[in-house]
Amino acid sequence: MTENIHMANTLSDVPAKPIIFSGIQPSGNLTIGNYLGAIKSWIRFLEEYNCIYCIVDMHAITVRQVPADLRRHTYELLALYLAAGLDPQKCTLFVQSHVPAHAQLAWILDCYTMFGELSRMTQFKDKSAKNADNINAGLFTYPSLMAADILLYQADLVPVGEDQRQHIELSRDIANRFNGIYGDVFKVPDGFIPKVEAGAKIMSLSDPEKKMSKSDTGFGSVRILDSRDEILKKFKRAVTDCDSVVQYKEGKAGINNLMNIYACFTGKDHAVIEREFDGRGYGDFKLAVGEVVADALAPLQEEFRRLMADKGYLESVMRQGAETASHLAAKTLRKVYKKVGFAGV
Ligand code: AQP
Repeated sequence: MTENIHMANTLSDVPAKPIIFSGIQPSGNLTIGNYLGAIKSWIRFLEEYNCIYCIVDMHAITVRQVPADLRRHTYELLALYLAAGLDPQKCTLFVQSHVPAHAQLAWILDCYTMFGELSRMTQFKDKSAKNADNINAGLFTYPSLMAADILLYQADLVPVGEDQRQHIELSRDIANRFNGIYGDVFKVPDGFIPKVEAGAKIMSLSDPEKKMSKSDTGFGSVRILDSRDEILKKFKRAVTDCDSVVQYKEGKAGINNLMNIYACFTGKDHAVIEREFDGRGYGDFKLAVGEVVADALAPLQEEFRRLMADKGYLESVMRQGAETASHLAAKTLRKVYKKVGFAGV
């Protein structure tokens, strides 16, 4: 199954479809937060949008990575995209560093992004606190690279989890500022954030006040590739409260989070879940959540393993995606070069 990939969704193929761009960093083993907040929501757009989904490895190196791990995580992330249902015949899948226009536009946008704006980004503050020995310039200017990712493709919509809201707003501000100076160069993108009960913000099982993150270790983060046994054990240990009623209510962050996860994987709403577990304790509920998560992930894990055994296929998807993305990105970059006054473009 190699080399047989359709040239998907270039602008010239489907000019009428609006464009979607989004990406995930290959910075560790993906969590069910990344799955529910991002990948699962991306699938619903495949038919109606021209979808461009990226593996943002340049963003990943804002935090120090072990090179061999970064390389492996990049292949794994592509295999997960595919296993989750992102069909390369219906969307463009590519690796950010394979398309140099991202770095080229990011530099230009750095010159149209204010120090004060970047200083206000909560992700910068959080990640600086987590990586106090490596507060590098890339971590600081991460949002202008993200703006470049989005604006290069003239994206209409950017589906992300709640934690990325501030970065999307900044991308819009940068686009508006640039357009204000040079005319309509960039499409100003809208963010798309699922509802909380649809997975916009999955919290850590060990600290339900904190977002579940792939770079966190311990039982708080449930990985897409965790075994059934690991998944059940993590949910069994999930931090809850001293009450025993399964009810969605303020002050019950742990139970609310488990209810959201259960809702995402079963399609049931909070009221139905409350009735289902009426009179049953937290132990029963945690086991049920663990089981639906493990059951839903099992087929995805199997497909992932099959794809990881076919590196040639993964590389052909990367190559084809980079070709399509480069073609689209070059158009915007050329326009920007002309507008800012670079000679000989
Ligand atoms: N807990 C979450 N709930 C819902 N959505 C989430 N996302 C991340 N965590 C959650 C969404 O996943 C997409 C990819 O995120 P990213 O890799 O670009 O970086 P991140 O947001 O910093 O994700 P992590 O897992 O927390 O990674 P690390 O630990 O490396 O920083 C985004 O759409 C994000 O909203």
